[in-house]
Amino acid sequence: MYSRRIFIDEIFPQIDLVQGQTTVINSLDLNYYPNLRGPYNMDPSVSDGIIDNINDSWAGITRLINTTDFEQSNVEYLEFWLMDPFLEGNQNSGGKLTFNLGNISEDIIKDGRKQYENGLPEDGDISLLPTTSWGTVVPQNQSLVYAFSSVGDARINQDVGIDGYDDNEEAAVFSAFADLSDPANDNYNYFLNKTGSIFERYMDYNGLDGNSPETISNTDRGSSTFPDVEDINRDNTMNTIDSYFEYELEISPNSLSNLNNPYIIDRKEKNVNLPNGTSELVRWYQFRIPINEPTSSIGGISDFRSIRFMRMYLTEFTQNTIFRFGTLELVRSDWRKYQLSLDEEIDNNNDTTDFSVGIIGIQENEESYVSPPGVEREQFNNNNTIVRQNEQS
Ligand SMILES: [Ca+2]
Ligand SMILES: [Ca+2]
Ligand SMILES: [Ca+2]
Ligand SMILES: [Ca+2]
Repeated sequence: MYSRRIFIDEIFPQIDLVQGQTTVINSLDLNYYPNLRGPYNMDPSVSDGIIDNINDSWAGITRLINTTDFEQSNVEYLEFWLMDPFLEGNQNSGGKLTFNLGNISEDIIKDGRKQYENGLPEDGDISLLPTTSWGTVVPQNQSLVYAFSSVGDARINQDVGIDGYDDNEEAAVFSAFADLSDPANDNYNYFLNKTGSIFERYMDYNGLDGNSPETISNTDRGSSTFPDVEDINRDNTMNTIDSYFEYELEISPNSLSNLNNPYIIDRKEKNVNLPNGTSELVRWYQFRIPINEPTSSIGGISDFRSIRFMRMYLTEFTQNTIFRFGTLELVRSDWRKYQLSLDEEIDNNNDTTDFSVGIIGIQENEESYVSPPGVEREQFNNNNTIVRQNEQS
């Protein structure tokens, strides 16, 4: 259910594909284990790899945003289709899914110093590097480029992760974790070199220590030829400012089934044939979050003119939970909303008009959308395939 491929007609049966176009949705899949220790968590109480105080657990990812002026580009919504994470009927009571938009610190190991792997000593001798407040090491010089300087030992010595340590150094510095083969829990492993389910095989795929090997083979390769850096947008400076808008969503069996949930604008239920021959009921939810209605704002951010990063993180979950996003989009509009009232009052702050612009259409919302009478979907003839275009309001 949660590891199968998702085909476009499961969520969007009204989309016609051109011959040769892929039928698969490249979903964004997040698999969260709240009880497992993440990389660089050096709290001695988790030296067995298990987090006992699960209520403090979190997991998150951050990415850059290319078009940063949301005001100019008129971005109005964050929209996504999410597969129901609670279909397998366990005791999962859910938790919180939170989005952040704005300036987000790139200082992963929060010591105010920027790590860039290719600045580490080529001979691997880190004895001259002073340790940071978290006990790790970073290069002394400013970064000019992000490229491994040469092949051979230099790359192996530098490709050690954000902590600046290889496994032996990790064990020497963090003695509570010395018994583990990967004390900082930051190692990369290619999925063919792991055993178990697809989830277990990809568990180390985002590791940063050893993810850029010099020699690769079909069964053992890295994830990137670039050094890992504490600089997500790679503009050569490490942003340390946290000032962002926050959008907190409750994701629980109750919140998903609540028909008054203000963020859920459409739902679909499908019987899906699984590769193992069985058929299961799958539910999808379309979320729409108005960008200008954050649940809170942090660090004094006041407008949408410089939204350089987006982060999403999970909290309060107590069970293994898998998020499958069929889509995840920032939605802009060609229509710009007039923010003030049209009355003659000088002070416009007691207007209760609610006005929002949204889209509903045949391709995304075929179960709840009805085309106006007399309207027929436009058709294109493409290589002897009739491709019906979208029709939306
Ligand atoms: Ca750092
Ligand atoms: Ca390391
Ligand atoms: Ca390691
Ligand atoms: Ca690396």
